[in-house]
Amino acid sequence: MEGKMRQHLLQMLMNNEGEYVSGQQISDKLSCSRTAIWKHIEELRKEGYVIEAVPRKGYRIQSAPDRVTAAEINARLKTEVLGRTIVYEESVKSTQEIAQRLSQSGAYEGTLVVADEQTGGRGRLGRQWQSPKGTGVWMSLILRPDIPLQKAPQLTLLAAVGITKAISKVTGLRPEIKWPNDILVNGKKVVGILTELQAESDRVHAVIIGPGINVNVGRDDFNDELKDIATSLKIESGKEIKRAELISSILKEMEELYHDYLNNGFALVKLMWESYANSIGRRIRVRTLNQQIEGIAKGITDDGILLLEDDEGNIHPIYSADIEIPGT
Ligand code: BT5
Repeated sequence: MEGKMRQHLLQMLMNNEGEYVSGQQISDKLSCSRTAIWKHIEELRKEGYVIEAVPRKGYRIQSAPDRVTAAEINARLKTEVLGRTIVYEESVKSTQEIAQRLSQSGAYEGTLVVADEQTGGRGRLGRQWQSPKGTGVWMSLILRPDIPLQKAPQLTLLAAVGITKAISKVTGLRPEIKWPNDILVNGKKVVGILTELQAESDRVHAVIIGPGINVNVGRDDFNDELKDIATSLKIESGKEIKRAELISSILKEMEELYHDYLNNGFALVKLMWESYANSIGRRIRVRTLNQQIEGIAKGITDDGILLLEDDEGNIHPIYSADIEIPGT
């Protein structure tokens, strides 16, 4: 109850950013005493919010800490479905694991699991994803599109487009997408997306989209393995970015694309994806689990599968692989 009240209070202050909200307004809206409000304000200050209190004017929020709690995201949310239910945890093994469980027990479409830190963040094929505390966006989103199984990869591409757009808007950077799930800035990875499925016969039950985004990670925070291949939005833009703002922007972009996708199909996402992709028309090397092929990336199919033309002119559909652009 206490927590809910604080969340509502925070929401009121954030909705009126830059303006004073009087104690009277707050106490009317939240039906609580002036003393109770004062106590909550003190608690928020302890959490890192800078809140001005001026007699006869009221309270005004001056700055908010960079947190990814449900309250912080909620206060900025501009969506109707995505992120309308948020599960926030300070530290988890993997947000994918939690989202899988929630999805199995019937969680609503749009449910978002976010953590400040992951101790066992997952990449593809059993690889690990470094998810240090307080500096990244580690989250998993549950979607329940009524589509056949073979179309599920389209949603990873949709997520990549939405995240790329949101990053451009929030930071001014120009990220590129590397098929299928990486987003790069200046050739280094800032985002990886893990997509997992729950399906029955050949219909999709749920698609769990898990982006990991290096937001305020410093150069020295990457270990030796990642130093040369990874970067963060802060390193590239020179600015600290409010993670909750980025999350809200991602959800907004994704919701618009998702809406269009459900109504009109994959065409728009495909077009946008190809415009952001760094590999189309270029020579790439593809490593799948059991082979390696080189050739020209021709584009993606309507199902979101990469088409590679080898030197003999044969076209190979690539479902899942790591790709390299030789010479970069
Ligand atoms: C991915 O896998 O790129 C998907 C990563 C998805 C992570 C998110 S975080 C929220 C959600 N919950 C989870 O448990 N997972 C998702 P893959 O393409 O397999 O790339 C993994 C490789 O990227 C590793 O082997 C490293 O080389 C590299 N890597 C690990 N951590 C990284 C980081 N923080 N930034 C950039 N590269 C990283």
